[in-house]
Amino acid sequence: MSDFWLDRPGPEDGIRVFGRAGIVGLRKIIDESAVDQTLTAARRVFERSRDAFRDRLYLYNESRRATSVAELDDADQGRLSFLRVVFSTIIFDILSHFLGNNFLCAVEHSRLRLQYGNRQRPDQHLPHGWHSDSGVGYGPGLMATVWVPLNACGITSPGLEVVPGSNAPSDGEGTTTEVIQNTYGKNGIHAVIADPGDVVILSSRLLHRTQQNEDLLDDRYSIDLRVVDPEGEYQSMAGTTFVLAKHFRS
Ligand SMILES: O=C(O)CCC(=O)C(=O)O
Repeated sequence: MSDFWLDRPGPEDGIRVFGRAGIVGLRKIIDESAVDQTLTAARRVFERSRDAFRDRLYLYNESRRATSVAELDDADQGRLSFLRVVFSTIIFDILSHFLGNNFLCAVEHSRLRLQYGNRQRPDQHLPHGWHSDSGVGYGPGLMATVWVPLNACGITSPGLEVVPGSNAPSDGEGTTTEVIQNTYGKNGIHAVIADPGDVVILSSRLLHRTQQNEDLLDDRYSIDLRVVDPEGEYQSMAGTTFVLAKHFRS
């Protein structure tokens, strides 16, 4: 289960690994200059709204720096071109295999995230504890998270910790590392160490959390895109703008 990273995979490899482990890591899948551009835009969002921002945070993210990718750029084009870059890769093939060809990306529930390193973590900033995304407001339908780090993470800035092969419906956070190790084995937890351009796709039932380690001093910016099956119940979520990912396939 541990080896969920693929270098230059074909769609079948990606589908096989995601189907088996509930996670697949894709190395160098997004053009680095596109990631860089998005990182610059992300920094601007957080900088611009340093003070005013607070009121617009989603409630459960109040003590974590996160907003919607809808904030990514004033011009629609900035956000849409990022989605186009992501969904024109084999990410589209893998997701459409599991969610159908007409899968949707929930824009307002896709997060632009600033995860502080330990150097300047404000007291009230909490890293995410163990959870799977199935319970975080998405209803019972199938969904997945496409997690895109915008700067290097896992060694000097917080990556993720994941449990490949886990399958945990979750109503939020709460599971402990001890319970996870008892269930999935002592070596069941893996750190995601990634560079800009790498992407990880997580099943909505995969246990994960923000990597927690004293040595992670620097900040990490990332985006998590929520992609859903069009038949799912989340379509009725108030205020949610969905985009049809197929439109981004060039
Ligand atoms: O990026 C992180 O540190 C946590 C993200 C996460 O837990 C999620 O997207 O569900």
